[in-house]
Amino acid sequence: PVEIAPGCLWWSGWLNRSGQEALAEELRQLLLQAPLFTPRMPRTGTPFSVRMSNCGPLGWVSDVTGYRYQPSHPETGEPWPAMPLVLQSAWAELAGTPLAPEACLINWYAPGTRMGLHQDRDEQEFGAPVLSLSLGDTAVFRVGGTSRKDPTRSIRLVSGDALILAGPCRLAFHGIDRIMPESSTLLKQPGRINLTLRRVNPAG
Ligand code: MD3
Ligand code: FE
Repeated sequence: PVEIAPGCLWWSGWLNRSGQEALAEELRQLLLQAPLFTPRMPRTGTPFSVRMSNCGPLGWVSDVTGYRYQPSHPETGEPWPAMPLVLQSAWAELAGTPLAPEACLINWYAPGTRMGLHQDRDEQEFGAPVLSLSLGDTAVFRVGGTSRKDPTRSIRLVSGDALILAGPCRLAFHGIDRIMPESSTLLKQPGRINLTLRRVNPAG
């Protein structure tokens, strides 16, 4: 792996093409059980351009009342589906912690969507890393420091790439500037899927 910022490790091509195809198919089935929803900004209710779902015991949701983790889908009320085994294995191999992942957020980026610079601070546990896997179209990913005004660096996240965000990077500002159209043939529709696996609560 390459360290693109302190604590931010990039594995280019971590998942091979057949692994990506199998995971994409598994997610297609999973999203029938836990459909993508449109999260909204706290207070204002402004919709995100990115659509989301989750798998695993907990899922991240956002609505007019705030950001939170919860055990069920905000629209269907059903428990989130189980985390696919390949994701649990990826965590075991890359995360370097004995704690199991509790949440996997599934972000869907249609062409033209983006995610502004932000910090991930809704978890109770910052000691464990976050693991990200990318599928489909290439994204321009930007990462900075723990202050919004710190300098940033950007890389292109390609289908199959993995990122580990640990240590000093765990609370770094980051975002997705753009999706590069027609950059991958993996998915049946244009766009990108990002999976982020997290520990939400401390052990015990
Ligand atoms: C750096 N997702 O879900 S993945 C998110 O591509 C999120 O969908 C982006 O930001 C996406 O919160 C970026 C890479 C990533 C994920 C979590 C991080 C980078 C991170 C947490 C801390 C620092
Ligand atoms: Fe984030």
